[in-house]
Amino acid sequence: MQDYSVNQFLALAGSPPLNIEICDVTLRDGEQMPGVVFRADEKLDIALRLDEIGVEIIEAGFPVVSKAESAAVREVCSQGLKAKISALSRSVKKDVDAALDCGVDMISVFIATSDLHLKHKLRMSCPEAIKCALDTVEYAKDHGLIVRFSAEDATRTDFEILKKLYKKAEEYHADYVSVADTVGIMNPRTTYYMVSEIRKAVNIPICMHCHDDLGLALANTIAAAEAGAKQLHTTVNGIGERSGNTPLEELLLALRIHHQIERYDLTKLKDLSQLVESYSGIPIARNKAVVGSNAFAHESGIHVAAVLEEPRTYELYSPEMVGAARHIIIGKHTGAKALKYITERMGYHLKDQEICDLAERVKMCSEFKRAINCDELRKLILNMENIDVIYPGP
Ligand code: HCA
Repeated sequence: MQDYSVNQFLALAGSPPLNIEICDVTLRDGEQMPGVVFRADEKLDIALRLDEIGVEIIEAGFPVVSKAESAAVREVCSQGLKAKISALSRSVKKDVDAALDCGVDMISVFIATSDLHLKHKLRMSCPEAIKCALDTVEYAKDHGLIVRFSAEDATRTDFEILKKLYKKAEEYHADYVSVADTVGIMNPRTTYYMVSEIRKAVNIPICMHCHDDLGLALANTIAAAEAGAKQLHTTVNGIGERSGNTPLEELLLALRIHHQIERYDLTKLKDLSQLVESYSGIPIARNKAVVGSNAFAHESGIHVAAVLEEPRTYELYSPEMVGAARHIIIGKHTGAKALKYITERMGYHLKDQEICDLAERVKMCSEFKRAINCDELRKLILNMENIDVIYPGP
């Protein structure tokens, strides 16, 4: 394990010990991403892997949505996983019944609390919404569930009303209160402030559910944890409504590197990410942190030479740590050292001058907008004496 204490700023700024748990919502909010549907066997496969990684809570779905959805949640519940299994529920009893019928351990009872949502979506007054929420929390508790009460659009809700509602939820024996940053309006500073103030208002754990509309979901989740939020919500690859949610893989790496939280098995992240990419049909951006195909890819001659000597020069953490592999890319910026390394691995032992010639040819070929692959490189090597340059297509 790499020693990150070399980062002077961690030492100077401090990294408070965090008391957190992860609730992964890939199977629920992730599936709410337009166009994504997981089959029951796919949900199960993802849940098993989340469990292996050590995620504490898996939100397996929204049982009232359909028979197939409740069957899938039931199947996940029947596996005896270490993780607690949770389900989403509106603030209505029939949703709680549907979740109970699946055998979940936990339930996320939510209701929108912002004026915008109350007026344009629920068409309810605030007291009516509060009554529905509290009745449902009470009903779920009476049926033995661990209850998260979540205020949807909490971050655009009048803060005094919100704190009173959380306090009421606590009085109705909710086990957690949840801040849903439903449209991703927050930043790390506002999140830190909000969670700190809620902590003063209630004595039960706080959950943070972030959306990435400003690209701040990860930063906000960490800010919430630093302010004392316990349950942090994630999805694999950050899939979810609109711009998605906090990516599990990025949060776990930040927790490992900045907060020395070592209990999650990071080596399974790359496989899980690829699995979710294939099941969801949502491609992972190449430059995505942790799991993108470029996360450990190097092309520039300067970088490759340094990485071959000591990977930490350009890799914050090793590819092995997250179950990925390093790739040396051959292209316009490739240098002699990288070419020597690659050609030797391909079984060629070229002299220094041949490597320089090859480097020239590689540059000419790859001016056409993309890296060249090993087959193309092999052709270049085999034709070293009298070569017709192969121009890769677009
Ligand atoms: C939604 C609801 C929710 C609930 C979050 C939570 C949100 O919009 O589908 O469980 O805390 O983002 O508000 O996902």
